[in-house]
Amino acid sequence: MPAIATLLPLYDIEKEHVLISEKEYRKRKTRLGRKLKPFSVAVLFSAVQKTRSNDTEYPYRQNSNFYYMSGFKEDSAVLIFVKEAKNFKTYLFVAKKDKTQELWHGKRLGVDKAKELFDVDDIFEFDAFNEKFKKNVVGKHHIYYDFGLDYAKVKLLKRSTKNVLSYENIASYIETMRLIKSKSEIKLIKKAISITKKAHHKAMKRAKKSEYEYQLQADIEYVFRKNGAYSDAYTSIVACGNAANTLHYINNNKKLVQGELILIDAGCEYEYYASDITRTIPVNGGYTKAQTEVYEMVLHVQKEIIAMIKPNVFRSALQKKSEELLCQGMVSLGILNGDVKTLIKEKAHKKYYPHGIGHWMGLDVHDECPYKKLNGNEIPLKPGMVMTIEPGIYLDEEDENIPNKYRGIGIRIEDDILVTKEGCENLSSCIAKEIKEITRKSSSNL
Ligand SMILES: [Mn+2]
Repeated sequence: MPAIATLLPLYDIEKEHVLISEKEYRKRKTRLGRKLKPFSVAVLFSAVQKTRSNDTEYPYRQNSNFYYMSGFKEDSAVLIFVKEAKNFKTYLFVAKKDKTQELWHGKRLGVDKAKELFDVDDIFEFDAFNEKFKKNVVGKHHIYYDFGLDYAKVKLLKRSTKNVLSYENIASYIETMRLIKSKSEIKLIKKAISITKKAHHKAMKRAKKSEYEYQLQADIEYVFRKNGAYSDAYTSIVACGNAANTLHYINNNKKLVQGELILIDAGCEYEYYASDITRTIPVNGGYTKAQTEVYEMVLHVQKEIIAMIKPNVFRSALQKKSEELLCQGMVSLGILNGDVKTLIKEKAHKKYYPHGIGHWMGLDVHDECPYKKLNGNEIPLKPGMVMTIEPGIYLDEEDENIPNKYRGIGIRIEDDILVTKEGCENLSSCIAKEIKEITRKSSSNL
């Protein structure tokens, strides 16, 4: 290798340590603070610990909206905005340092350390929240909080407000902001995808040596954790043969059958950002003729839809086109019979393609961002949005209306797409999806 190569700074998302800067969090708070009505208080709560049983808890995961505004990962925390006529202040409440609590549950940042790290106007102990809130709410006309939360603290917040003119849902403001991803958010998504890529490629290589679906699930989730992903972004689906025709199949406990396909819908979460990838791969290295026919049809549709993505296009247009193309494909394979237009009108294709073409993705796998404006109009695609494109076709083994050779085949192909100024970027194009590529990986001896 020429010596010069070592001098060039190589961009390697897999090695890069990406974080969202405090400056960016400050910007988000400023944007939200400006949107609030004069004389208002906005309250954002951290997620609460969920008990699994007795004194055992589920792994804690911060509330996405709270995390988006604060970057704070601990529980027992609140972020509030106190707005006067024009100016506003932000206060963070965090759990106090407590030796006994910390012995069992781990170290807390505490107020002093949090003050060094978080750019808010002041930080107090969580226990001081009730009193501070009551003081700040005097003379305020509007209270913002997340209507979706059912915390004891929310009830207390409503009890301690008098003469308030309106309660507003803060979640919808934040979720609208979350629609457009910043550069650092996109880097985190790319990082999540780079780990998920390794996991899917490992599954392709391990399929023919594996006996059960859960073994492939274990291989996939091993790669997630091994590479620093906190967890999966959703429960992995590893569905062999006809199991793929159950859309939310998560048992993953069936034996892998030679000659069948395995639908794998799995993606990791890295530093709170999701990836969401589906590949449909063969158990023993190769696709049969019938499997190839269906696979190529779905892949063709997926590519066509991705090619449509650019600013100002509507998701509903992508949906419509995907239904037309899949319906056409089903007719050409003899799965449906008749005129495409009539079949679409009768929704005949919905039996085999019952779901949406894709969804927003970000802090949550199904990112909780709006699809419509408040006036009901659809939100068009804009640069910085990230959505999945995942056409699928599900041909149940017991369906006697379809040609025998296709019964029991379920195929979905899903990628994560960033809308750019010029069009779009397929962030997961690095994950094998052409039959040739998958077959090559599946046939390797690992
Ligand atoms: Mn998805």
